[in-house]
Amino acid sequence: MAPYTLTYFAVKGRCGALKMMLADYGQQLKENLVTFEQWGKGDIKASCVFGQLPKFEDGDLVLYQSNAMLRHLGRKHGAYGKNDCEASLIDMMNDSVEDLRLKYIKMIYQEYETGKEAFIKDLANQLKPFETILAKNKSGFLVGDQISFADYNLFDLLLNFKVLSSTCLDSFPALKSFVDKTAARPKIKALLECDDFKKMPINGNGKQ
Ligand code: 6SG
Repeated sequence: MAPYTLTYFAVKGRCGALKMMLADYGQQLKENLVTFEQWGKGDIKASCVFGQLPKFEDGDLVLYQSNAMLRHLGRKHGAYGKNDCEASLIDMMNDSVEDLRLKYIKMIYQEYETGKEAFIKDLANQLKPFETILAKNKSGFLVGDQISFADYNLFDLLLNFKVLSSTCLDSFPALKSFVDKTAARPKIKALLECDDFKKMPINGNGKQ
């Protein structure tokens, strides 16, 4: 039996990083896909603590909030730094990835037609800090010398950005190398090449 269960819409959305993390750790994931029609009826929403998906179950533990899920898996599978200071730095990195993801989601869902070009234009400014951090840290990870949940989260978001603008990493060698190296991790590579994963749209409104 898969130890982990994810209930979510049939999109990569907020769960791409979680799936990559579990794949990389060789963990099974049972997926309960919720259609927008089922969601629209309201009873699933009413059952969710904050009225939203994703929902993640690890045995009796039920979690909402995608970043809490990443942290939980980070703690369990050794992707949350080697000590408290590294853990705090990883939190800081992940919060910045979340800030950028929220800007992306706002553009996708609220202003795709009017805001896409401006978003792409400003993307270099948004990516620069991550480039600087990765260029400084010779390990190739955001913090310390081992992969953390924040790395998976950044990687997932950068894949979305490459779909949005195929050239967006061209002037960022450290980010480009980070993406290439993460994508080449054997189990991540297998997930990225898996049909079920590939055919899932990135976002719920079909924009990307
Ligand atoms: C949306 O926002 O797919 N959850 C979403 N939407 C449904 O009624 N902070 C937490 C976290 O990190 C954010 C959760 C997130 O976990 S995910 C949710 O539950 C709601 O609020 C992105 C996604 N959106 C597509 C979607 C499906 C149903 C409502 C939104 C399709 C698009 C609009 C209507 C149908 Fe739609």
